[in-house]
Amino acid sequence: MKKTWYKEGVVYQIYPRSFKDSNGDGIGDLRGIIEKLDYIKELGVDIVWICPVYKSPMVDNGYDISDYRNINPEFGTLEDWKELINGLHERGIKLVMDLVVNHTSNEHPWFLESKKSKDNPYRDYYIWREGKGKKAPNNWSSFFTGSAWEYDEVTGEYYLHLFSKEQPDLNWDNPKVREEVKKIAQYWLDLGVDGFRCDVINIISKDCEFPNGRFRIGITGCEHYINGPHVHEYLQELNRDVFSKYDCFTVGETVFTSADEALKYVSEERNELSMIFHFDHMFVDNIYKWFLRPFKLRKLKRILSRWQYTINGKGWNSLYLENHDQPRIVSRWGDDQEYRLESAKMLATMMFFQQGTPYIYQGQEIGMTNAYFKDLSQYRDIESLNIYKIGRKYLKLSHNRMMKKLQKMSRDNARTPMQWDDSENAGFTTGTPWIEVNQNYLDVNVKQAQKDPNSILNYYKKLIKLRKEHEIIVYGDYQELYPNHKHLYVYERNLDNQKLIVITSFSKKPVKFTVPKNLKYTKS
Ligand code: TEU
Ligand code: CA
Repeated sequence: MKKTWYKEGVVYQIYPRSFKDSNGDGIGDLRGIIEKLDYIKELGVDIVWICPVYKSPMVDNGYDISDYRNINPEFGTLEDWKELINGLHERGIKLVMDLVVNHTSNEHPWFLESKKSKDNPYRDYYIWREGKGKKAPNNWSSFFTGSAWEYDEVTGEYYLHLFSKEQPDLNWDNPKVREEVKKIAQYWLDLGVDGFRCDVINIISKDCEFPNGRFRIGITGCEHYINGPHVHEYLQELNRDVFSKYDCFTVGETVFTSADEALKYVSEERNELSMIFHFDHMFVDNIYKWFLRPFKLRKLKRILSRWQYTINGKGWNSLYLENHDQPRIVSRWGDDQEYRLESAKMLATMMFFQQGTPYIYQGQEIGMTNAYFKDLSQYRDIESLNIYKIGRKYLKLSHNRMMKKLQKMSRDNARTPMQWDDSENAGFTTGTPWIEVNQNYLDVNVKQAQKDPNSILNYYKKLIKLRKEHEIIVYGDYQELYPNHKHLYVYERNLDNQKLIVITSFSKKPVKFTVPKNLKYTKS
């Protein structure tokens, strides 16, 4: 298996809007990240991925881009961005940007042109179709609820948007669109970027007949675009014409992709992506995110082991438990009260000793928890606010029932401001934060964690250090042990004559475990 920096490195994901505000407007920004470069360095991470900071109307907090080559003023300037990447590179840390090219903002100049007339040169940059009578071209739904089609009065046609109506899908079957995307990637790579996180990259190719889909809550029609007809062709084209010309890595966000399908994206000989984020483990405690079901450890073990066995030796995994779209893992699968420290460390161990590149999401390293907002007005996320409306209006669910769902699964749980210290607003801003700070910041914050040798933060630093000291953690193979155990997740890693056994307990009660006799110990 090829050895390379992005397999050996640890990634720290930053959601700039919530990381650190430098100018008191309540919104995190690039200069705020620059202020924290030494903190990031001390963590020991090797790569930083920042969520989108491009020009955007911020309908979906930056995942609706109106200018791919400029920085959104509320995050700062291109000069600030250059100071950030130089600051990271000076510290031996690489920078990965978010490449959001399945869709643009409806305020992007391409779309403003495209919607002007049916014969506008940019018309085919997007996906326009005649309706069926007064109805949309088909029954596809948006990930953010409602129809995936929006009617446009001026030209009397509908345009496709798999997310919000302010995020029209690009038409990847149009070679001009693919050329535009290549130029955007080249622009940032030439500015020194070391890689891309490719947003929902497995849905860029749609079945061009746009047939009706089988009904599935919230994602009707997805069988006609998930891992679509030309997705691999287009990724190979992007890799051949751009990525392969730079020492860069790509991680694709590939929703609803199986481990077997993943091999088509990440097998070294495919020359598509370096690795992907799958979602299989993110659905272990829910159906379609909002219909909750009990967490079952054996189900989680089956899923993670499947990904380890399928990818090992052929491609490369990403390892994550949190990101800006998911609730806080210590509240979700751990215990964010009595055993917050123990369970956060256990979850970190369980995940980051597996084979793959580990991703730590801002705040995960100090065991930040869900926000438990009590009032709908505290939420900001378009997906959460839409789900609340749908749940109340169509599913007739009570306000309390919907608030419980948001408390458990809302993306805003991951977007409350980073908790730096116990001063006002957790040291995130001197202004009014765009979203409320989690009230437990007095106890859960970086400053407190730095002083406590037993903190989750210092544990993460040890984990990261171990990865650098023991190649077996990066390149060892994986073998699950005791798969039927209800409370323990045990696996071993092997490399040459070394063996590493990882034993993690998901139980609140002590669990007896006898280490198998046949183990040859190596001094370490
Ligand atoms: O997320 C795509 C995606 O699948 C998630 O939004 C999913 O619908 C759910 O929220 C998580 O279970 C990417 C970005 O990460 C997300 O922030 C954007 O809102 C979305 O694409 C559109 O760009
Ligand atoms: Ca700011």
